[in-house]
Amino acid sequence: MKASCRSRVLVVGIGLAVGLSSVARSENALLNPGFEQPDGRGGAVPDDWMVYSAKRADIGIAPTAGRDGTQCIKISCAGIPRHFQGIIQVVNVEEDGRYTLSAWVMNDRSNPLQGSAYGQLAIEWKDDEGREVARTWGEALKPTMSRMRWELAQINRAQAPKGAVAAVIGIHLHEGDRGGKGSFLVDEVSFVKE
Ligand SMILES: [Ca+2]
Repeated sequence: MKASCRSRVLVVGIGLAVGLSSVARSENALLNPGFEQPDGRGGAVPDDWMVYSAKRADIGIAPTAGRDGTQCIKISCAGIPRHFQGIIQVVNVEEDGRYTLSAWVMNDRSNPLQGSAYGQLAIEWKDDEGREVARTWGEALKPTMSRMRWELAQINRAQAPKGAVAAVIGIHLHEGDRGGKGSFLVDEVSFVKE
């Protein structure tokens, strides 16, 4: 699959570039989890995160729309059938450990998701050579998600599989067979060891 190959390449680069943050019990392992850096630069890729896409990434900071602090990110459709994109960060994990990934999400009030598009949380478990061991997906965040209030999306107590030493934490937008329109917002992503 093009997606997994592409993200695998990116993952190696991230690990070398910034080092891997480790997960202490009950502490959020993610850096810049609320997308407050860089400050005030609408559309910028948030610090400590990386975006990928099949063709065109449209993911960046929304400076005044945050649930916590002032900023969040907005992920917008490219309008291309079967297109996908996402924003990722890599952390260390311990095999057999249980981890919860959560994020606050809300549909974009002025330009909500439409068509076959949906957002999704994911954890890609990686071995010590950067190979994907397994992938845990969250529920689809459909165009029916609220435009009025933030909702918590979660993957609860996912168990790191045998051989997993790292996890690629991702928030993805799939446009589906018909392609999508619109955007959704994400803030306060958390990845904790239970
Ligand atoms: Ca924030």
